[in-house]
Amino acid sequence: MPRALITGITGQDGQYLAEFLHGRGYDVFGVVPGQANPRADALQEEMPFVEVLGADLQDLSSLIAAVEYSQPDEVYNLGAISFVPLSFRQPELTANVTGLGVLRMLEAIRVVGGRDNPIRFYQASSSEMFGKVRESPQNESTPFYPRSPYGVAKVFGHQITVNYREAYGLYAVSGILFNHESPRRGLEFVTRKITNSVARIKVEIQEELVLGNLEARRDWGYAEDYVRAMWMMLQQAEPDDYVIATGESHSVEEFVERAFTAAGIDDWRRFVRVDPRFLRPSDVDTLIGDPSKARRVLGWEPTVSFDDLVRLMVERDLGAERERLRSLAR
Ligand code: NAP
Ligand code: F7E
Repeated sequence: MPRALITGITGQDGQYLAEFLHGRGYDVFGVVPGQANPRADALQEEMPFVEVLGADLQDLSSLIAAVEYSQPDEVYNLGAISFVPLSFRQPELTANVTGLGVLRMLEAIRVVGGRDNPIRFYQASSSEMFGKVRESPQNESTPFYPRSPYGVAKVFGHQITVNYREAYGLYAVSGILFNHESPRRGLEFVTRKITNSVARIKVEIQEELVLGNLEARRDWGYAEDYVRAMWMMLQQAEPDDYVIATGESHSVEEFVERAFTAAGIDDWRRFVRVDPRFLRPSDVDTLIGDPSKARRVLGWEPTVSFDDLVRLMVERDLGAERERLRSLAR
């Protein structure tokens, strides 16, 4: 059985990746930080096949112990402070976890793996590295111009991964993933905030949806498609970096409009208010990825369209809200 170690296993991507790898016969080990992490309990209940290891991206010795114990064929580094507004409020923490955490994971692999290191490493790089974009669409050679402490930390993680590949011959790749969403997306991110609020407005337990920058444009895909791409990258003969995106860009406003429409509400403007509290000190205005290398080399294709993504997230949130109300009434 192949063995995989995942950091960030309690997050959106970690959960989908754990299920995907388990389905392919992997033994799955997951790094979870904290001494009584409530997300670890939820994970164990939903995915008893995962072996949870207590470790933290801020603590090299705990990562070395996790690699020694799990003896992985593949390591997926998905752990991060991933919410951009938090990175403005806690930039040092973000640099430590999202940036230096990558270096620590690479060091753990280098030290434990020894000379003829067979461990394959995946780094979760991000389209946020393109920030104030230098060209459109963005591909693997587009220069980086990050616009947040999160984006800056991801550039460090990306470049240190390239450096360990070149300096030590590690099999290390970075997937430059554009935004990807799902019903498992955290409620703090704009797509899930919208679909969850639309569902609550529909069942009349919430009155309004308060947002920030409605004009920002993103290339939004579906998370399950994107974790499949991570695995595909590690199955190639040679390690390389890939952009994963749909090649389509939509505004936050378009997402809002489609979400209300999916819930059968036409006059969305009645329910939406803009509050400067949700604006960022500097934002990424527009992103659109060029996934042609992933198409050509990996044979990867996204399977869920923008409309279907919005619809599936609204339907899932609406179903959950209705079920919650039913159980309260029982
Ligand atoms: P997510 O849902 O926010 O999950 C982040 C994970 O990181 C959580 O499991 C969290 O654990 C863990 N984590 C936080 N601090 C940690 C620490 N000190 N040590 C170990 N683990 C720690 O993120 P996601 O959306 O699944 O994204 C996965 C990765 O891809 C992240 O690196 C993100 O930056 C990157 N990325 C995401 C997207 C996207 O659109 N989703 C696009 C490009 C790149 P707890 O919550 O249990 O503490
Ligand atoms: O914001 C605007 C906001 O927080 C998208 C992370 O997974 O993807 C994610 O980062 C846009 C921004 O995602 C609200 O200003 C408007 O322009 O959903 P988001 P993000 O910042 O793009 C990348 C690829 C990652 O790597 C990150 O880890 O939406 N926006 N109003 C809002 N955003 C939020 N969160 N909340 C609002 O009320």
